[in-house]
Amino acid sequence: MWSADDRRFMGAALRLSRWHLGLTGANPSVGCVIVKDGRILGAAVTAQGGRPHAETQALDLAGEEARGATAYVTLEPCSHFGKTPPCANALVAAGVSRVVICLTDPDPRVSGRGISILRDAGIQVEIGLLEEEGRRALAGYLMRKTKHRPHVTLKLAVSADGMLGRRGEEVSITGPLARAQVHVLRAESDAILVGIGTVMADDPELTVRLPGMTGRSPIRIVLDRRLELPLTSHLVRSASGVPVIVASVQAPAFDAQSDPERDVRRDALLQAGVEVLETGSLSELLHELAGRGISSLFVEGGATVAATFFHQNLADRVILSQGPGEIGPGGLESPLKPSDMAANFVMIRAEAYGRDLCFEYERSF
Ligand code: AOF
Ligand code: ZN
Repeated sequence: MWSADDRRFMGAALRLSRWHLGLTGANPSVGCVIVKDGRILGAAVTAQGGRPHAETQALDLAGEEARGATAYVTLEPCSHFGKTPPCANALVAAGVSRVVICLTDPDPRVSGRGISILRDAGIQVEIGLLEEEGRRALAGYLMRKTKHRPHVTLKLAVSADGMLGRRGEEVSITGPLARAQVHVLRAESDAILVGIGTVMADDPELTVRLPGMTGRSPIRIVLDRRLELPLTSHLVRSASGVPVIVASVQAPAFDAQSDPERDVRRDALLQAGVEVLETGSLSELLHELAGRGISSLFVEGGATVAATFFHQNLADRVILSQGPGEIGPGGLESPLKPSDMAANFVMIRAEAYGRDLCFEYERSF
C-alpha cells in the first residue's frame, strides 16, 4: 500500500523525531513532514520542552500550500485540548487530504480519537508505516505510557576477553569514537544512572560533553543504598546545575538502627542540593521516575548495577562496546558479553567505531 516515496518521507519524519529525544520532557518527540507533489513543504519535530507539537509547526511552514498535501507523522496526531487546540483539528483546518501515521498513541486522551477526527473530516488515513522503526524511536514514551516505567538501556564497555577492567586500576577499553557515542546516548536520555561503586572509582560528571550538544544533560541518579555519595564528588558539586538524585533501594525490613549515621549523611546530601529517594525495590524506583515524566533511563555502570537490571528483567536494550585489547587474568569479568547475551535479546546493530565494535541488542519479547 505504501510507495518508496512514502517510506522515504516517513523515514525523514522518524529521523527528525530522534533529533529531540531527551529534550521534550514527558511529551514524546514526534516528527512531521508535509509533502505535495514529491516536495517537502514543511518538516518539524516536537519543540524542546514538548510544545508546540510537530504538526502545528510543520503546518505553519507549509502555509496555504498544505491544502491537498500528505502529512507524515510518527505518532497519531493529538485530539485533546492542551495549551493549544488538537493537532488533528489543525490538520483538518489546513485541508490536508492524506495523513500517514507510523504509530497510534497509547495516551488515553488521544488513542484512536485523533484518527477518528481525521477520518470524520474525510481525510484518507493510513497507519503503520515503518512501525518497527517508530517503536524504537518512541520506545521511551511507549514504555512509560504502557508499563509505567522508563525504557532502560544498559551500556558496558568490554575488552576482547570479556573484561570490564582491573579492580582499583583505570584501564581504557574503548577509543574516542565509542566514548563519543556514549555522550550521544546520554543526550538522548531523560536520566542517567550509575552505582555508587562507579562514583567512588571514577568520580564521573555524567554530563553531555559534545560540540553542539550543550544544554542537553539529563538528570543524574546514583544507586546508593547507604547514602555514601561523597559531598566532594563532581556530581554533588554540580547538583545545582544538573539535578542529582541519590536513590536508596532496600527491602522494607531494613533496620535503621544498624546505621545511626545514615540520617546525618542524608541531611548533608539534602543540604548540598541533592534529592534523596528511598524505595523498596528497583521496580518501585522506576515507577517513581516514570511518574516524574522520565521516559528513558541510561544505565552506565558498573557491573553490579548492570547485572541487577538485567536479572530483574528491567533491561530493554543493551549496548556493548568491545575494545580490541585483552585484559587477561585478574580482570574484572563483565556480567554481560556479546557471546552470552541471553536468548531473550536479539542483536539489531553491529558497527565499528575505529578499532572498537559496538553491538546493540533489543529485548525480543
Ligand atoms: C502530537 N504531536 O508533536 C506530540 C504529541 O501536554 P500536551 O498537551 O502537550 O500533550 C501531551 C500529549 O500529546 C502526549 O501524551 C501525546 O499524547 C501527545 N504528543 N502529539 O500530536 C506531537 N508530542
Ligand atoms: Zn498535537
